[in-house]
Formats: sequence, structure tokens, C-alpha cells
Amino acid sequence: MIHLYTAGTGNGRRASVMLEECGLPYQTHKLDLAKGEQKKPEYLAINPVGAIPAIVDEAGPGGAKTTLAQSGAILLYLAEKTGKFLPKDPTKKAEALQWFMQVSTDVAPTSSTIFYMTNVAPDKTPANQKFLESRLLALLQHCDNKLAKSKYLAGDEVTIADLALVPVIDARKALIDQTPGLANLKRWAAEMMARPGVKKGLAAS
Ligand SMILES: N[C@@H](CCC(=O)N[C@@H](CS)C(=O)NCC(=O)O)C(=O)O
Repeated sequence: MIHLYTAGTGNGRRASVMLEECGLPYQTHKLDLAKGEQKKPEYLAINPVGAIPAIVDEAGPGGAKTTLAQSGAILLYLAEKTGKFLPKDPTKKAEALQWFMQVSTDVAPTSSTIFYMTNVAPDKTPANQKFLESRLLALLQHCDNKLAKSKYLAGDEVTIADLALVPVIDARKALIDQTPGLANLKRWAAEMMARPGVKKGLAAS
């Protein structure tokens, strides 16, 4: 059994989408971030950083219990555990990893910064929000350009790159819908959001 410690955020949903898509049984433990449950000693014993998501896999490598944080690391771990969503062919795998990193280290953090800028930062200026939104749209345009050439971000199969992007697109739906163009990204999003695993994973927290 895999235990997922999560909350209703993009990073949390990235982990639950992957678990659902892999068809792995898991138990969800929801944390209330507003109440600071992620900083309680019992959770810090799982992730000392005090952030979600984290997983505890009772049957990790060699049958040992494995505890893991960082949504990107969780996706890679589950891909290797199941043999799903990361191509075996070295060239295809390299392309999948490139787009996975593009999504995980460029696209998703920009979306998270929009959240912090509009909800948490002491100085919430509309100009800063607009700046970050245009930066996110420019990054999404790169995804759109790639999706003009291939069905999915890294070719003709769904990979961890696509699954990592799903929660960002879900969270920024209003911005994307009101933006002209991005036709390839919108075509991809409609297909990804219709997948049963994606639907269940997004709804899991
Ligand atoms: N890079 C990390 C980010 C983790 C993260 O910042 N999680 C947020 C929610 S999306 C969190 O737990 N924030 C609460 C806190 O830091 O106190 C990942 O991808 O898992």
C-alpha cells in the first residue's frame, strides 16, 4: 500500500494523478495547510521540509518501506516502479525527461508564484500578477509549439511530462481559456482531462 500525504494544490494533485494513472492502490491522507498540519511533528517525521506531497510506499525497493517527498521525485519513482509513463528507449526517455523538467522547473513554479503573488505576498500589485501571467503564457506557448509537432509533449505516448503539466492547466484554466491561440495545448488539455485517471487524480484532494 502507498500512503499519499496531500492537499488540494497543484503539487499534491500531480502525485494523485500519477498514482491513479499508474493504477496503484493508495490511501490518501489530507492535510489542512491553512491549519499548519504540514508543520506538525508527526508529518515532519515523513517530510522534514513540512510540505506536501509525500508518499510512504510500504513495498518500496527490496520490499523496504520508502518515504519520498517532492512531486517530481514521486512521479519519477512511480514511473520506475511501474514501468509506465517513461519510455525505455534512451532517446525517447531523454526527450520525456527534458519536457518533464521544463514543466516541473519552469512552468509549474511560475504558476505557483502567481498563487503566492495573488494570495500570500505582502505586496499584491496587479502589475506583478499580469507580469507573471504573461510569463506563464510564454512558457505555455513553448508547450503549444511542441504539441503542434507531436500528440503529447514528448512524442506519441503520454509520459510523466504530460501528467506533471495536467494540474497546472487545470489550475490556470480561466487564464488559458481567455487567451486566444494555444490551440494545440487546448486540444491536448481536452484529451488529458477526459482520461479517467486524470479525473480521479484531480478530484482526490
Ligand atoms: N517542489 C515541491 C513543492 C512543495 C510545496 O511547496 N508544497 C506546498 C503546497 S503546493 C506546501 O506544502 N506548502 C505549505 C508550506 O510550505 O507550509 C514539490 O513539487 O513537491
